[in-house]
Amino acid sequence: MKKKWWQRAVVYQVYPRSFQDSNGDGVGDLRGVLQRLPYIKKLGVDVIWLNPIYKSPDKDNGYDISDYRSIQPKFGDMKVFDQLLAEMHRLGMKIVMDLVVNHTSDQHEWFKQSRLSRDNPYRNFYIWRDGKNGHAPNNWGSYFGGSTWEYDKKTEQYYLHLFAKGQPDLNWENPAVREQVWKLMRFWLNKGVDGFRMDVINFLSKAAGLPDAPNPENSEYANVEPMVADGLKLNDYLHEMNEKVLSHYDVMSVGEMPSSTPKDALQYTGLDAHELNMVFQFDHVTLALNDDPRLGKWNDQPIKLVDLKKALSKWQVALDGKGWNSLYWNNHDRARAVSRFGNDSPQYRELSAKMLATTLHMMQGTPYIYQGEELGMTNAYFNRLEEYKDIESIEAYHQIVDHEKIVDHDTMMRYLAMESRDNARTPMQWDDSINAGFTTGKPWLKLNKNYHEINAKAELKDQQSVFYYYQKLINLRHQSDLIVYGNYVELNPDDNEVFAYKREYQGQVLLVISNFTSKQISRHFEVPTTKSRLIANYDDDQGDRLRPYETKVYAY
Ligand code: TEU
Repeated sequence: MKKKWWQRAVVYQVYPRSFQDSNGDGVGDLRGVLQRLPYIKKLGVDVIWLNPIYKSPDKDNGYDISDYRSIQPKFGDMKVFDQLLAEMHRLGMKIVMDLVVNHTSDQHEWFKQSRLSRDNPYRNFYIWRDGKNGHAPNNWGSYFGGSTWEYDKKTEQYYLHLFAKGQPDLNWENPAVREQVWKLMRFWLNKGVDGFRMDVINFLSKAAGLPDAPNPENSEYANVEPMVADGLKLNDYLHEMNEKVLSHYDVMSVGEMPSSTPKDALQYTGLDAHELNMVFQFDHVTLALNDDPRLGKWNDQPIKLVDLKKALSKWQVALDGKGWNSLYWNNHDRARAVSRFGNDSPQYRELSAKMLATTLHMMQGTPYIYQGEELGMTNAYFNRLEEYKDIESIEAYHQIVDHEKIVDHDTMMRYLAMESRDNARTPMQWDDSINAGFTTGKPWLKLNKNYHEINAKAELKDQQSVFYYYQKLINLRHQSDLIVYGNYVELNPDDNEVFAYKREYQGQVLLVISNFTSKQISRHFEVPTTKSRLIANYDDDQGDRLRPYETKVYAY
């Protein structure tokens, strides 16, 4: 396989509104990112993925775009974006933008036109249907509660929105829609942007005829995902995107693909697929689904290690030599890694954060570090509904507690404390000054109260910090073909306490051993005396004895 720059790269995800505020309005902005580039550079990453920065009414924190070619005023303007891009490139870093083209904002000019009349030239930019017996065209449930259909009085039809009603889905069957998307992609690529993360890109091709979804639980609304994920025409659309745009630039593309399987992914990212470079798959981040299917992700149960290992190993093996994995524990939509997969108690937070980082970064694929993960930042554990700002969390609370009365307030607040997307969106913790140095104004979202103890300033002074541990992992990847290109063999898959696997490349071997428990346990692995310990989260090596959350990597 021809080697590509993004195979050795490590990506840092910046959620701009929570990263650094430079003008005291309580919202992070692009000048703030510019000010913090030296910090990101020091970590050693190669690429920065910026969550959406385009003009937006902010119904879904920028994932509802009203103008793809202008910057959200609260983040700055195109001038400061150009400065940021130039400085990132001067520092030897690339920038990946967030491409949100499954849907637009209802304030986008295309939708404003589309809803004016049934014969408007933009009508078929979106998905409009007649109702059925005075109701929505089908039983699909929105990710943000309620139906995926919104009735529009003026033209007496419903339009489709998989997410909020302010996020109408584009009609990708319309070649004019695709042409407009190619144009807006070229606009950013011609400015020098180095690639895209593509939002729910596997939802573009909806089930023909938009039929009802299976609804075995007889819920008020059915799970829409089986009707929109990995649809029949998706390959055609991605192939056209590659042919018309991506293949003309040396750029990186990663598709966010909820519920895609390795088989699907190989169609889109296989080395000869000529579509995308890699996918964000969801298997390992959807393991904690509630036993009650009406509750979906809302749960506070721990994840069984054997299930986690199975999910990650499946992708490592399936794509080895055929495609390319993205490696991530969390992002702006997920709980904080150390709270969901590790142990965020004061005693074990740092140890388990380093253990999680090692387990993931020694795998085959491109690692993605979500802002604050390199500090071991934790869930916020808000305990009042008013503290939450995320549309998904608030809508879920009202649907599940008030409307369907499935669980009570206290239970749902426990679920939110574990799984709300706001856990990842609390402002970056820079130091122990007011508002953690994030803003001199009123932060748009409450800070995590532990910023006095967990912050970048403290970690930059401590060579044993999680920050410097991530810096070492990134440095190891940059220097090692074994880490980048080695194959993957899981050891002891049924072991529910230890995650162990081997990587092999041109006669070199890496052995990764991680204790996922707070217990002192013992495991024996055959390793030659010539082995070296590449990285570990304990100073000494006690052989078969594994201390709480101990991780170590042998090379030989
Ligand atoms: O998320 C897609 C997606 O699947 C989400 O519904 C995610 O699974 C869920 O929020 C987890 O609880 C993308 C963006 O990452 C997300 O921020 C947007 O809200 C969503 O698409 C709509 O654009």
